Amino acid sequence: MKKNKMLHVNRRSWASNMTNSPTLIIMVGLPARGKTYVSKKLTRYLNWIGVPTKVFNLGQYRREAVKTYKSYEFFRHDNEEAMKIRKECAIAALKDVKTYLLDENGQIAVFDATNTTRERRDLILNFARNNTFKVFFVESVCDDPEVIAANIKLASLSTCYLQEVKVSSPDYADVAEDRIMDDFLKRIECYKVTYEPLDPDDCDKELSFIKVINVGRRFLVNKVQDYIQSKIVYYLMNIHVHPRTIYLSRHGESEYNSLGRLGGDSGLSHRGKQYAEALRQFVEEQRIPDLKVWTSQLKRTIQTAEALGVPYEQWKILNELDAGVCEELTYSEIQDKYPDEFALRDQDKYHYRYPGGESYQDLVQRVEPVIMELERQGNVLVIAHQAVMRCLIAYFMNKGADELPYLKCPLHTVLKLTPVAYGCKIESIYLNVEAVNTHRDRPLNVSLTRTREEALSTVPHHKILETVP
Ligand code: BKS
Ligand code: F6P
Repeated sequence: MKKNKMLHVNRRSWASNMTNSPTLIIMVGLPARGKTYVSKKLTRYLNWIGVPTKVFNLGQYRREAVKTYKSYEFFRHDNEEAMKIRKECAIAALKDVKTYLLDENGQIAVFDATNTTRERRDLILNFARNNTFKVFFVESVCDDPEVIAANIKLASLSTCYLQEVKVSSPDYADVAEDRIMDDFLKRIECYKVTYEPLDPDDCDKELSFIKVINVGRRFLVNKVQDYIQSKIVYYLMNIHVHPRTIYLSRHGESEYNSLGRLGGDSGLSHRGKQYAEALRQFVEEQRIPDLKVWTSQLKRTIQTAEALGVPYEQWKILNELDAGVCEELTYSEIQDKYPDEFALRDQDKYHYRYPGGESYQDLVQRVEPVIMELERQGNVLVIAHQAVMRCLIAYFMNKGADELPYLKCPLHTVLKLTPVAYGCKIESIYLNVEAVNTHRDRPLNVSLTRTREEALSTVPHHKILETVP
């Protein structure tokens, strides 16, 4: 059968079985069960792998509707006036969900609210059915008294990063801490009165969902409908909330770096070796328990790791972006040999694929298993390459395809990532060993008809070996 005929048949069946419909993820759980954390983190991951996703946080709609927060009394189930406002907020949020999924090219909307009553979930389910959206529930429950006690304890420790969330919560802008805790616990009690958890044995057995039990100690997974739901389940089963640090560094300056050449598999320059030594000292000073070190399979990262004198693991998928026919050339040589390719890359650097090589988009797909394993791990130092590091940083810092290929990842600089509240703190530590600059900004003129000078206007300087006669 002809290939395009197959495609045609497939497309028709897609339309009828919702394979291509957008998805609404509905969070479920009492306050302080990590719903906002999971919503944001999952959304960051999905956007990074190329699935347009957005969070709709009901709390934000409510705070917009009711500007000043007085007390937990607002959340009592018998507070009819407040209940009416809360329902109106939910409907306003769903209206925005609809716009996002139908008119703004969104693929997934995450509805971040407690959604603890079956009545509320039915309202959302009806909305989704009317718009032929697929629905996937993510419920976070704690049934272990030890976990609950630990959660409350954690929440009362102001040094803990879990705590930062609640204290910096806009509802509690300037009230004393113990009053915050007291009010917050009462607010949780209000929700408990009417909470109906997802019921896999009876009422909810036809729904698609994952129930996350005790911060990821156990999972109950029901009726996974498609590829993306299976990715979501897999992701949620791999993340954790234990404090740890991720260090990202490029290899020390390579021989090719100092010549301004792309790619290849050269060894470290003299200064590159000095950096490897400086990195050893830095790692020692940081006193990181159980640090794992990962490299690519290219000489320059392996030589950098060797100097550390600790075991390390090589990952082929951490190898630098494959520049295809442009491997081992300098930017000026690319301009001379392939001026059109050079301009096309400047026009859309994220999607541009070198002839016989890769694009940044390809690279994100390639390094995805590294991100998944980083999520599972504790302290890790990744020794990688410029383009690879940009892809990793984009995941952690939630940067889109426009910014990603231009993120600044200079040589001889460690990026230190620590999880804080809903995101990541990033510190950039230059280890004081000089290196060439390998960062080329997008030039002003990206047209195919630009001059050589315009094309090369942002090429960084490198060592010039030949003496001009
Ligand atoms: C800041 N958090 O289950 Cl698959 C950092 N808190 C972490 N109970 C959280 C909240 C704020 C994350 C989760 C969680 C939590 C209380 C929780 C969590 C939930 C599901 C999964 C992973 C983590
Ligand atoms: O120049 C060093 C290098 O790692 C090359 O191997 C690679 O092709 C390049 O950086 C990627 O950076 P950019 O995408 O900005 O050209």
